[in-house]
Amino acid sequence: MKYLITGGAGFIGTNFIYYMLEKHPENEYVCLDKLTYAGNLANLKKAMEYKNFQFVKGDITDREFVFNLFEQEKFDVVVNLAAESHVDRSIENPGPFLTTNVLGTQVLLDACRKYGVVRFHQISTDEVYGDLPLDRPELKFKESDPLKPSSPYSASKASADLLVLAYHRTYGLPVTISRCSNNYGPYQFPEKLIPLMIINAMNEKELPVYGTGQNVRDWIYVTDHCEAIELILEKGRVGEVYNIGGNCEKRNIDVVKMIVQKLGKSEELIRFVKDRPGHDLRYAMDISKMKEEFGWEPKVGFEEGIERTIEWYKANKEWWKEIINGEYMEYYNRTYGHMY
Ligand code: NAD
Ligand code: TDX
Repeated sequence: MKYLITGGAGFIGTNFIYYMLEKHPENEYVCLDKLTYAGNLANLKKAMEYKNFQFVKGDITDREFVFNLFEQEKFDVVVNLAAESHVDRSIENPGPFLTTNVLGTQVLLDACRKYGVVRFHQISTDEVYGDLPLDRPELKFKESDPLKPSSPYSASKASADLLVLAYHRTYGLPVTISRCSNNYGPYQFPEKLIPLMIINAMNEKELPVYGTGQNVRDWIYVTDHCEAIELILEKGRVGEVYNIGGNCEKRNIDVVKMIVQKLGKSEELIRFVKDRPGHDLRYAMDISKMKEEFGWEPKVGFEEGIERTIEWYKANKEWWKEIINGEYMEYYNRTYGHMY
């Protein structure tokens, strides 16, 4: 089978490519990525050594380019991870989120219709459901819940989900969607909570916690997400949505304190800063469908996952030093400069 993996030079895409190269060497893989600020070709250096892997630089919104690629390569399976993915950037400037996440998805769906695939899989997020209150721990998101996104990012992801489902209903396209909670692990861009806190703490820099740090996220180690996607591609029913989560709800402040403690730093580095506008309070996933249909459950506990992640950032200082020397610092100063 020939796979197209879009957004494969980003965090989850990179992990997914290595996971699949290892688990399914029988397939061919093409990664299509625009290499935005979040995409890093260096992530795929080892993948380039595989004969069954190929990297193509390109934009999923470029219809002519995407159609030519489909015509040439004749993909069997498309896994769409390409997206603008950071909530704070979507609040600053929603435009690129709508362009890539909605219109880019439409281009891929149209190419799948024209050239035919056995599966189009859309990587989506728990954020499409909106948020849950902090004082109702029994509530969790189910696949059948209405979509109620809060940020321009999550609104763009929800729009893409609706479009994917419409292409199934209207054109019979064989689609699946997975909605996953917060991932963490190697190769995550340090604008996101966990790598940002690890790198700042290692550098003895302040640790900016939004609001009071009570917001809750459900954390999943990235390889558990990769395994869930693999199962959906193998056994998922077309037209279906699957929730993926880590069974691991944590308050932000507790995550930050754990990182500080594991790195042997002082909690005095923690600063409570201005809250994110529209900040979702709590995400929690009901993952019983994944368990019932495939027997899937997350395997990596938070303590182990955080330790592995910290080790990776310690061992790969060159990787993140390159990043924090570039556009990142401008973004950092724009975002955090006025918050203290
Ligand atoms: P990321 O920002 O690290 O990577 C996104 C990748 O997409 C980058 O390599 C970027 O260059 C590429 N890209 C962006 N626009 C593109 C375009 N127009 N054409 C081609 N490539 C383009 O994101 P991530 O955290 O790896 O997330 C991957 C996917 O998973 C996204 O769809 C995101 O919404 C979803 N998701 C992420 C999480 C999470 O916790 N990180 C959780 C649930 C779902
Ligand atoms: O500096 C920070 N301080 C802080 O308190 C940052 C960057 C974040 N936070 C808080 C905001 C959130 O409550 O930490 C929590 C996690 O924030 P992010 O890492 O930005 O993730 P989140 O907004 O939850 O969205 C993530 O999970 C779902 C991904 O970025 C999305 O791509 C995914 O869809």
